[in-house]
Amino acid sequence: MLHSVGIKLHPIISMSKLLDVLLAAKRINHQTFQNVSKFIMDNNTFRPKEENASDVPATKKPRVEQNLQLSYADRAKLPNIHPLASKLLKIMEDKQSNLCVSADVTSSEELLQLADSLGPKICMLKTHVDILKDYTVAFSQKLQVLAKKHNFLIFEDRKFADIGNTVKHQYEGGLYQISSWSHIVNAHVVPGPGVVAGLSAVGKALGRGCLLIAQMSSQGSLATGEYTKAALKMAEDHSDFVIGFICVSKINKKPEFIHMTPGVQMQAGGDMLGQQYSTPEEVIHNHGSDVIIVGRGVLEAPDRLKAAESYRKSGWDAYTKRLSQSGQ
Ligand code: S5P
Repeated sequence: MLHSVGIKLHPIISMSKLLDVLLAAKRINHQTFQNVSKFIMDNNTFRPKEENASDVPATKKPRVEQNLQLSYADRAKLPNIHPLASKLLKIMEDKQSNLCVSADVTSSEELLQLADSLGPKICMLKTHVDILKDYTVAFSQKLQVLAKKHNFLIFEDRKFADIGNTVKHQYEGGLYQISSWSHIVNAHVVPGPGVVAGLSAVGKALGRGCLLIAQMSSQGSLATGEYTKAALKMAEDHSDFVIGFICVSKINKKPEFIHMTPGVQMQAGGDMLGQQYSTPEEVIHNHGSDVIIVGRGVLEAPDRLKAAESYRKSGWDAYTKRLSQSGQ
């Protein structure tokens, strides 16, 4: 606002540095230091201009900005991180993969084959169990064995969206008994916090985690603006069960939350039914998300393994580029 009326401000000290000085001089206590640091972290909107970002020496960048760009490995060690989020971040670092393949196939045999062949390339496998024409309990057991063998997490993309009591039954019971085999599920926030409370009542004790759908990749999505903000608040209020978001770009600065983005292909574009695609570079580097979710980009490729490897590499390269520009 000052800038708009012609007043140019020149910072002589950053807020983080000021806090360091005040703490060292015992003018503030540790609790105040932590509270204010957290406030800055949550409210900082400073972004170096895209074209200048790589020109700014890391040491000259505000400390807060650097904190926002912690590596997956560092985030896995954060004191307040959910154990499942920590596990996923560790897998990502160990396998150098931020790729989640969306195994949208209709035969359980084919899904298991995909899990076994692409397993080494991915951090997570996403399923739509209700599109399988031949689901059995044995299938879910075999999938869990493969998840252990190749060290990936299973994410059932069930998109729960009902009152707490109903989702509780849908998550735990029915034909699929999702909570018994899927590490991660997701939920729409449209019903309000009861949906998370219902899922958490089943999943928390099992060490499961939930992603809230804060934005969608499809054209005309209503999950924008205030709706997205409400999803963030719901996540923060339930961080003992919510581990992150389905979103188009990074929407929350807390490094404990993991951002996962569907609608990814090597070329931007879309399909005939409203899906919109961005590239791995755009999603991870430009939009600051953590995980790319790729379905048809891999499934419809002539060589699925080769395609998965090229998505893994693109996603990982975009991440390392982002980190190197933040001085890590
Ligand atoms: O906003 C969303 C959320 C999800 S989870 N947009 C999406 O496309 N998805 C899911 O990601 C969708 O249900 C599908 O399983 C996958 C994208 O598949 P693709 O073939 O378009 O890559």
